[in-house]
Amino acid sequence: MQPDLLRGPGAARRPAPLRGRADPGSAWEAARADLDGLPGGAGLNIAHEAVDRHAADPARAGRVAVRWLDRSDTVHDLTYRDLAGRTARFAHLLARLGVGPGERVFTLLGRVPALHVTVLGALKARCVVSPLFSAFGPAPVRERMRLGGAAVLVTTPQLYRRTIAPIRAGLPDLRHVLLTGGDGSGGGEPGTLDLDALLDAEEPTFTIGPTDPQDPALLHFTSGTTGTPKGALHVHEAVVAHLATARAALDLRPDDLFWCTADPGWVTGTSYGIVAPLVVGATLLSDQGEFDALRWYRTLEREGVTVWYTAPTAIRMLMRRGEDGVPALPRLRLVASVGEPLDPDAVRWTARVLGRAAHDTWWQTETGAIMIAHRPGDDVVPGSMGRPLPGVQAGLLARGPDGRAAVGAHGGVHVLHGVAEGELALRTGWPSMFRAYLGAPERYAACFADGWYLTGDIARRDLQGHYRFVARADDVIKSAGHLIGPFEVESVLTAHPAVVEAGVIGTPDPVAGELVKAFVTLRAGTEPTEELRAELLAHARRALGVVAPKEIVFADALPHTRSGKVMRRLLRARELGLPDGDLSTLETAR
Ligand code: 6R9
Repeated sequence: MQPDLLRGPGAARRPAPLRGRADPGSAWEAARADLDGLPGGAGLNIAHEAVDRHAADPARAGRVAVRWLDRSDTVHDLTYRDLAGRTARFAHLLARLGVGPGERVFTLLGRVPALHVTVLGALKARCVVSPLFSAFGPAPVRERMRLGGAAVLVTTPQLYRRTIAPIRAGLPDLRHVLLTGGDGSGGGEPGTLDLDALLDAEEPTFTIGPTDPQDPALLHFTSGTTGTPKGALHVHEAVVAHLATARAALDLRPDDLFWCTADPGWVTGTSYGIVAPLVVGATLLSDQGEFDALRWYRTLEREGVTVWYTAPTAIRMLMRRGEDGVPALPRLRLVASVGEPLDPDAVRWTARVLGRAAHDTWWQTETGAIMIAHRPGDDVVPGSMGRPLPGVQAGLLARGPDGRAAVGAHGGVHVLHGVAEGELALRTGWPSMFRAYLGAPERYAACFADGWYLTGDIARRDLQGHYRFVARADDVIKSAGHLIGPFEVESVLTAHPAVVEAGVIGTPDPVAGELVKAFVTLRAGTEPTEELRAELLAHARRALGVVAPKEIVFADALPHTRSGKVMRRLLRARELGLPDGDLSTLETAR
């Protein structure tokens, strides 16, 4: 057990259980029994389960683990044997660089094989891996690398120049920057190492050291309403849930060709973009290209994708393009979606045009794996997210005046039965439950009450036990699948000399779900000109990248709570044309 990461100041008071409950016969135990464990009873390591145990079996070693499509649409296959070798080399390299178990290895990469090699190789070395969105600007990247205490970063020369070079001086813990691939102009960046050359010099076999199932493995940043981003820490035991949910929700089998379109910086990009399909022993497809409807259809058809995991924004973009040229996809067995509400129209469209009704799945960075879903054999109920997976106990909790679950003086909650609406909560103890918000034990503790994890989502349950998403209970924005903390955007805006105060909200958008919109007040004497608006948009874009606001409105004043905070809910209510006082209708209006 590596003690450093899980114990922040005050962690001793943390009430939530740290271990998944060993409940023999439960759905999780069936998956646990199908995993190998490290040889000699040395514990449980995700990389062993995802790679080495397949590579060690002559019948499976030559199967394709990663099928990579590069930008020019050329196919490159990596077998399980290849992947075992490359990840071993990476693990050796970390040791050579003096990077030990528990240290944090970050990636800032698109969908390239170096991503899979880094993530799994660092897990072999028992480091903690944190993948970042390559579309983030320098500000959110610096914040996450600082909070996570990044010791190593793997990125490309282009991303290094654009995003890291400007902030490098502010990252004193960052000891090694490894550059890979790129446009041929790699190397030569001062203070960086050439990953590809270094890997060639390492040994292709590596013995994974003893790994406690409770050792930290993955660190995914997510956004809250206030304060810094939250680093949700997951442990090696999460692989039990990756395997169980890959089977239960995605019906994944060893002969599948599975395509998860998620960005590597999103939790989905790791849990299902890397770990789950490999643990099953399937082939994962990784496409370096950006969204392009024709390219996607061609890929689905030519590669014979059998299970496809994508997101509502992507489905809506396909819908926009129309139905011309959509190929027949006889091999496609399951289409599943995650990340945002999947509208009934999108479900019907997938059924009609792709021949498969998209199955919704619900989960969060904190849950580490799918918790609620339409399961493979289920009839899809459009507009519903499905039912809790086996092993998952979901509930709806009665809400208090602040919109979140009401927690009584003695820590009790009121669980609603039957048809109801409340804060969605999960009984603690599933294997991929996050074990900490790095360095923020109070924030972590605040997520739990009475043996429940409080999700921050409001949901409704029908007579059949299907859950429907209603709204977020907080001010966090979901835009094109990105979870965006309004505070992070506001901080960048108020750092501009012309801005006094900023309030950032999500406004409805037919394709992206929500768009980021900012209201700002200006310093006295500053004119609200179009030039200033363009300058602020550019300032935000430079600092934040893809999560920057799309629209900025100059306001004379912003509404405040009694404690002086900007009242985003009121900004949102006004945006939607609701009467100021009538916040209760806000959720259903969204
Ligand atoms: C995996 C992931 C979590 C938040 C979650 C909720 C929203 C996710 C959804 C959904 C409606 C679904 N969300 N799945 N809303 N229907 N099927 O998305 O993790 O980025 O942490 O976001 O996303 O609000 O609380 P993350």
